[in-house]
Amino acid sequence: MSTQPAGSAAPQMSDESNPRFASYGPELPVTSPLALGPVVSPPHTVEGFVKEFLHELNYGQGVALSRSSVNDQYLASARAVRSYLMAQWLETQRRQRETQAKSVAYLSAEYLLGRQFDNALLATGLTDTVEKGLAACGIDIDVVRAQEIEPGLGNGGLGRLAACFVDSLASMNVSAIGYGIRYEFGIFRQTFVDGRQVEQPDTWLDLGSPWEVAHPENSVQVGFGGRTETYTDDDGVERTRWIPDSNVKGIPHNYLVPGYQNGRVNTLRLWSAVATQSFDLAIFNSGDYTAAVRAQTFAENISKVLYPEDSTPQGRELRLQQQYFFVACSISDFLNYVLPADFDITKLPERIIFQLNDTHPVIAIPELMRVLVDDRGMAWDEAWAITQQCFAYTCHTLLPEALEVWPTELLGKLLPRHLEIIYRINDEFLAEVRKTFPGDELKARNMSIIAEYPERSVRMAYLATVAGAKVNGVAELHSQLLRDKVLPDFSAMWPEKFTNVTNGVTPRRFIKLANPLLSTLITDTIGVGWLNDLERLRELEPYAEDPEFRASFREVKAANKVRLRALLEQRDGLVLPEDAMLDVMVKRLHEYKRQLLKVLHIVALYDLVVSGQAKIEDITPRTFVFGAKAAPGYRMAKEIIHLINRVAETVNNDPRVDGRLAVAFPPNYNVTLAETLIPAADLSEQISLAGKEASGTGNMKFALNGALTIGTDDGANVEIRQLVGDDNFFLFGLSEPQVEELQAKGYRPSAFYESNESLRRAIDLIASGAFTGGDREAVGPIVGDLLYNDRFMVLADYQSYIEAQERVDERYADPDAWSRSAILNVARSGFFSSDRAMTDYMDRIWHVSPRR
Ligand code: 26W
Repeated sequence: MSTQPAGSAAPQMSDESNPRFASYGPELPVTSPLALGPVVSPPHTVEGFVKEFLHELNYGQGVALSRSSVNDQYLASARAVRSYLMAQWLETQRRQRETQAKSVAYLSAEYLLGRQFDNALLATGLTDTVEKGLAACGIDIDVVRAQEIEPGLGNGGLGRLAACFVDSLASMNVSAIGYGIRYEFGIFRQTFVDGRQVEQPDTWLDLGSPWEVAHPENSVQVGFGGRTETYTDDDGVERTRWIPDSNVKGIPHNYLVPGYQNGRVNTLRLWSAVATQSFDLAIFNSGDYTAAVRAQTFAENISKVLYPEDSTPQGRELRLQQQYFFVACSISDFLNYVLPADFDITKLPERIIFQLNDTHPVIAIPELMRVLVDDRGMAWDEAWAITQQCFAYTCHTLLPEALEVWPTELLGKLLPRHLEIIYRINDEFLAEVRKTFPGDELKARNMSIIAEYPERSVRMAYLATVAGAKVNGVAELHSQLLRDKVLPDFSAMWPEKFTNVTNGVTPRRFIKLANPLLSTLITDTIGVGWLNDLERLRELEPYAEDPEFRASFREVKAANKVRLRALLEQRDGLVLPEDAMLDVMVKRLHEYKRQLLKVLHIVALYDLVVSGQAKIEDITPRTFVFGAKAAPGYRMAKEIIHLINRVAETVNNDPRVDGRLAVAFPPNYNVTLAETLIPAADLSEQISLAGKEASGTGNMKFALNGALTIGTDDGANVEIRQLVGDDNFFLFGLSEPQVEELQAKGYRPSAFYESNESLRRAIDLIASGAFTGGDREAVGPIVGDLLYNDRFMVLADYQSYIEAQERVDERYADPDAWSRSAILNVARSGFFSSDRAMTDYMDRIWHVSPRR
């Protein structure tokens, strides 16, 4: 620990200089536990960093610089950078203990964080210092950067959103804590073998994990199974207690969440599970050694692996164990450790709001009831009144199969007391329903938290809606459909409960870090300060008419494409053609997202060329890039991946195409790849069937980086189009009401096949085995599904999509027109900052405000 005297270290300004950055420095009034004076950051100088770095290398890693591996250098750099955040972190907590301000606890089973190193450098303003310091040690910072394996503790949009939100909360100086699970294996690493997806374990912890601080001494014990019993307490009151038959211990791992150059460092607390000693001992003493080892395995399994399903819950016991494990740890941590010992628990709603990120943490509701009623002896009604003010629920889906339900048999076996509590909540709720809708027994059955068919189970979304103070969707259209289609009876009963907060993304990671050239161009044009006030991008609007600015903007895009080419060549051995439109579709592989529509477009273009209907010179050169993981058990999604790879192979190797059309599918799309891919994109594919994509957040990242969107009126696309303007967005496809209408009158995909020649030729070409070496069976399931089922109306939207793509080509042929639109996309997308989303949550749901 450095004890540099106050004022000796002038903080370095980053290029995004921010006056609040001056609050950094060694003069922080945090008292060291050893009473050696204030805890201070190392000096923000090259020498200061080098000293810290060498200290970590020599004493932390135990190696000399001359003998150090890249991994040593990465770990030491990371720990050195982390040490700059520690004083701020301690100070943030001290201030919070002092003010006892109302906090937000974000409960999320997933956090798709992305790499930490650059983000920490940006937050501390140390980028240049560290680069120079490492260079002085003969180390290339880019080599160190590349050593970090991103913590992939999420599947897709929902997990990445949680990561953006914690970034924004810290950057906006909001008192907040994120709670989640420290999975030992995050989202699988995707590889392709013969074009098919093969999953590899994500061993992200193997080479060390320098960003976390574990606190085993603050571990929390969580029970599972067993039974409940009633007893009469000393005051003669009848009470219930839960006697679990097994326990696991949750160990908190703190991740520092630095605000953007504002001196705040919030906490992300991720729990890992280990066996409890007491439990082990009991079994050991009984002489059953193997049972004791089994108990150990049971415990450690809980935080072992992230479930890779991002829409169809498997209803697995382990998943419910994970959910209960992390929320029980988090509630206990908050009540017993974060809150002061003398806290008046009846004041809980003044001090905390738990935001439920989808239904995954909803078991927290009966858990808080259990703690208040059983452990703290509170009367049911009072506990319920408190609980109802402490939770709010965000829904992230519209697909019926993605709404979690837990069979009561499973839930009752694992959490018997919680099931009793849920039943009582439901009884009282249904009494209220019957009062509101007298005589309407059907209504009561429809709204019941307990479903009876196909098996008796708990509808977690209903439980969250009944208990939550607020329920929100994640884009305007989604929130409307949530009210009208998913929870209509609830919105009729409690209209004021429902609200919308359109998603957002953090501009720190997705503009500043991902696109440094664009960031510099923006700062050179409108000055500093836009990174935490993203509506200021509006000031770029007039420059869309400035030929010089447009030229600079194009240069940035071109340089980003060069950077992407280099990365894909080095990462995957993929060599992209130069000077082509970059047409990108990156997101989880799911039928509703309609990667198949994109495939049909590519195949149709290919067909035009090889059938001689079009001259190759008349085709706009395009490189199509896909990135997508399929859930390992999702057969159709995996077939689609295979087809994309086969089409890529065929198109890329056909001399008639002459490289003017190319398809690249780099495996293992993740946050790190996104950061290079998105800034290089010209065209953003957001082509889900209207009414299926809750929001999308990739769509926002592309628009902010100056890609134009081709998209349906779905999710946040609707708002993107409204903001950037119809002229700067390529809209196509059925609207949500039109989808409903077509569904109602009976959708026949074959009718579209029969009446559209280009579509028919494209499907026939796939069906003929042209892309699968003559193998028709390999494409049978896809072709069959398209022609006879096509749940997501790919065929119905085909013609409209092709026509929109023709408009894309036309616009692209005029570079000035294209860049004008691209610049306007950037200038008008400031709304999609997650800072704005946080403001909306604070105003509409949390009723908290930023500090100072
Ligand atoms: C296996 C159970 C399950 C069910 C749903 C796991 C995960 C989910 C998530 C809700 C899937 C998800 O990530 N949803 C996405 O959330 C994003 C953030 O709000 C939205 O932008 C996406 O549209 C939505 O699909």
